[in-house]
Amino acid sequence: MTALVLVDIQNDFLPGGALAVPEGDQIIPIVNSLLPRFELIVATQDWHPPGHASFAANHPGRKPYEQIDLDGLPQTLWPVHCVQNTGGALFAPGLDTRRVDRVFPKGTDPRIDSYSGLFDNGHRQSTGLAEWLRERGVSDIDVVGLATDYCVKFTALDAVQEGFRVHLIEDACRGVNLAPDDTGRALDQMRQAGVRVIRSGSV
Ligand code: VGL
Ligand code: ZN
Repeated sequence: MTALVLVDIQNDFLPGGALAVPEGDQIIPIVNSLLPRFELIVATQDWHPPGHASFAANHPGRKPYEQIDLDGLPQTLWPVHCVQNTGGALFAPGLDTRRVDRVFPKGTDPRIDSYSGLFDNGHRQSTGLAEWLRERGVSDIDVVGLATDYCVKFTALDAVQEGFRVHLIEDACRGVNLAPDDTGRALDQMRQAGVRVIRSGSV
């Protein structure tokens, strides 16, 4: 059984959003066209409290995109984004969410970030996603969403580590690219870890 995992397809990651991913909106028609092909679909939702430690605004004197040490983990500081119960945290209006079976919020602990949809960045707490999929007999997952070089990458890597066969649908993802070609590097890193990088036409 294969499940489709939609990673953070939320307003703040679309052009015009607080943490806009270039061309992030271009994945939406592709994702919508994939939905009918899956029996089980889950979505992750970046869902931060206003005081979240990943926000530069919560570190006096710091600016977005600077790196800090946060309780022993490297942390990129981000603009305030995906705050719980705000419009920016909503799923993209064009995304057909009716076929999503379950939403897994992440990044809810104010003290630690959570790029992966499975675990926080310190691998301290599970979101329950891997267990939920396993209980339903899922062996394979196809991953789409935003952003390729952050939440998509860490979701795919954690899923491999949890024993799932993982396919990344490259054209249904886009990256932030803080450094040029971060997306290309993320794809290489995922391939190295055993993720199969495919295109939507071959799903
Ligand atoms: C993400 C940075 C901060 C993502 C989430 O969804 O890739 N990136 N929060
Ligand atoms: Zn976030």
